[in-house]
Amino acid sequence: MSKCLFCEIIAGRIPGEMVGQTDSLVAFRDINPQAPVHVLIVPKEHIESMRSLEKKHAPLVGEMALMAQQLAEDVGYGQDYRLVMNTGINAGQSVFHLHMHLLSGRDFTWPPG
Ligand code: DGP
Repeated sequence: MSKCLFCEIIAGRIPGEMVGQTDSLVAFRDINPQAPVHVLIVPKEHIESMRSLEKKHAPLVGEMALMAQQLAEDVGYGQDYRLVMNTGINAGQSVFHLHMHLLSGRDFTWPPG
């Protein structure tokens, strides 16, 4: 099995600029930021994408949302932010380890590209 980039970052074998951690999650800055704050919230468990989620993962996804809320205050710009979970190649997913993008610090347009 080929190595997962985010599993390598979580294990500390590839550097990542960490901004938060819990028992089940890590958060690190995106290497290619699309906003002044661009953080990835990532489960330590390897789950490929939203498509692989099972009912047992519901609390984990809730924790991801709560971590985003906290990080928006701690490292973001407070109230206004965007959360994104690209799912599948055609939706822009490039790393197949579940993650939530937290973007803040600029105005965002809708619909997204
Ligand atoms: P997505 O395209 O939704 O799968 O998001 C993957 C994100 O991962 C993308 O915004 C760029 C980021 N990324 C890719 N390689 C690295 C890396 O080596 N380190 C960090 N910190 N982020 C990475």
